[in-house]
Amino acid sequence: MSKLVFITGATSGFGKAAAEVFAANNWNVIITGRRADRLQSIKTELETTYGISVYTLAFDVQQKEAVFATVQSLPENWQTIDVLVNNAGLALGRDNFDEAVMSDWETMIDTNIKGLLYVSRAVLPYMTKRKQGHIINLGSTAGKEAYEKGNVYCGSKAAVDSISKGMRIDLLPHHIKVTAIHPGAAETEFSMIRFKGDESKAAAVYAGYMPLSAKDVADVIYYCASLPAHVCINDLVLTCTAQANSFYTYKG
Ligand code: NDP
Ligand code: 8X3
Repeated sequence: MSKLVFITGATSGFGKAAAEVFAANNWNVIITGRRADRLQSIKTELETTYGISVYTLAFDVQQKEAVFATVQSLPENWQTIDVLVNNAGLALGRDNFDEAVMSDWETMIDTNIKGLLYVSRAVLPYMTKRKQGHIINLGSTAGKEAYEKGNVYCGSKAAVDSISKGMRIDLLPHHIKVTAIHPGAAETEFSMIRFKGDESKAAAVYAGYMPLSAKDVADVIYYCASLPAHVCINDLVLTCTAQANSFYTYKG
């Protein structure tokens, strides 16, 4: 019987690439995000290419009531979720602490921290009921070491790091694994969102070296999900070879 993965932020970047890797490995996939049109076209593409089944759920992870109502609306045959990938997230702005836009801070906290908490709590009953499951949280190298003008984005990912550790302890009695994956710079829509559509600022982030691709990260997500039931990667940092840590990339 095919396994089932629930992926947040599957309309782009890591989430979309992960949906493809899971589908290619014969998993059924629940894909989520706010852009319903993209979810529909990804569903069609994955079902046609891989012959698996895809269910789409369009919601904003910041909206607590919507998260719970939508996840609870899953038909019974889509409730046997083996793996939850908490991937939806974003950075907004790259500004000094004293100049940053407060609403950007709020959106990052509401999405990267509170959204991850809401989705986890909404999906968990499906896992605790079956006494098995795996939650994979997308942190960042930014959560391991803060960098200049990263203030609240870095803080939101440090929260993901810490929350993952706490989740792992508390969910042990339910036989649920918790993995935190912390990628470095990867070329997706991330920087276009961060710089609010400024293409030259976004492109500059990846100039002069080869960053990670969405597929590189998706392959690692899938690897963590495909290990035997008694094996759990707790914490994993991956960067491109040119990147040493959250703030030093060799552009030579
Ligand atoms: P993308 O911008 O390409 O994708 C982000 C995804 O998150 C989209 O599918 C978007 O869907 C979804 N999303 C954003 N906000 C919300 C929301 N409020 N509700 C529901 N879905 C939302 O970025 P990446 O793939 O690069 O990023 C994925 C994750 O990885 C993020 O958590 C990011 O912080 C993290 N990360 C990224 C790195 C990078 O360098 N790219 C490195 C390390 C970590 P939609 O707009 O349709 O709602
Ligand atoms: C995203 C990567 O380097 O912009 O988390 O923080 S970085």
